[in-house]
Amino acid sequence: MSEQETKRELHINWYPGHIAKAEKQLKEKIKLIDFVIEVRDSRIPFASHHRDLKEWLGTKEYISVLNKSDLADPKRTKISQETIIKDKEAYASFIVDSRKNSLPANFLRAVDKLAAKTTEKFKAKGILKRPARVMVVGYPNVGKSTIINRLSQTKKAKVENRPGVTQQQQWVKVKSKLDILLLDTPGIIPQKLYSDDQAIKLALCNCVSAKSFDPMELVLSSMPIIEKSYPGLIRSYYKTESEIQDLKAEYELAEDAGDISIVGKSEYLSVLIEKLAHKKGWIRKGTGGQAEADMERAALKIISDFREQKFGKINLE
Ligand SMILES: Nc1nc2c(ncn2[C@@H]2O[C@H](COP(=O)(O)OP(=O)(O)OP(=O)(O)O)[C@@H](O)[C@H]2O)c(=O)[nH]1
Ligand SMILES: [Mg+2]
Repeated sequence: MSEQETKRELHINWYPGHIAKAEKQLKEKIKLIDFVIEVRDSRIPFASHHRDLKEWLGTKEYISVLNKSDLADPKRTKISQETIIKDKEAYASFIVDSRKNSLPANFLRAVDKLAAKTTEKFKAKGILKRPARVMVVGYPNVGKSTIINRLSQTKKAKVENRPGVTQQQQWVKVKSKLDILLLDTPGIIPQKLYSDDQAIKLALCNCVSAKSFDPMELVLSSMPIIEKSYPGLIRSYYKTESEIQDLKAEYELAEDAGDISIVGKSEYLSVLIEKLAHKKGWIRKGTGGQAEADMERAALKIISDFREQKFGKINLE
């Protein structure tokens, strides 16, 4: 199978009206803020980066946080962090697991340093009580509000595991240092995504609403990406050795055909998932009363297996 045959499309509709409003409000606030904390998902550090951010900020600095590091492949996350540092767009970049009570000391030091720079600048102008205003931005569901709560040691920002929880901007004071004000913002996504792959990665990592894509379409488009980066992973997690052999026989594929030649082609992958569904008991009653594979249930299960790290700590880039 040639590279071109690999299905890589996902049709998503993420309600641009709502996102457009969030982006407009964010841009309006930039003049009021001193610097930004940009939150990315460590599993998709580039697909969860908004490429217009630097242009919107002008000379204002941003600290880039690779969050949800506990879910990610540590080696690949480190390489991504090094790339971000090398790019020199961000002031600094940190790998963070914000579920932990304490954030990394070097990240806190960087926030303090930029905040101190701001307050000193105002002091020099004779303005003594001007707090540093820090905006936290990023794609939906990457952990912006969680980081606000950790930094402020409060629970003021609403946190839930679905995209679109924060709908309004909200200022939160940092309790221990009264000279910092944090601004929580709703998640943003570019009006036009950069590539089909980006849509797939965002959907798989729960950064776009589940209502905006078809689960089976997501499975068929994302499994080839995973298989390419982590060969044999799908076979080994779902123990599909015999199903793959059966499929090869049915379709008269070469004995030594690699897994990617099956997982990478939608037609074969859907047959493999159907076989898997029968094996796992993901079945429903068909119109004639016979048991048939419940493909939607299978797709939702595979997506949740990825999100719950059943395949291991995987980065998609
Ligand atoms: N495993 C893990 N989960 C995290 C981490 N940070 C946040 N979460 C979880 O991710 C989900 C989303 O977190 P939020 O802080 O609401 O994300 P957000 O970016 O504010 O989301 P929106 O407001 O919807 O854009 C919640 O279930 C958090 O508990 C992390 O570092 N690791
Ligand atoms: Mg939020």
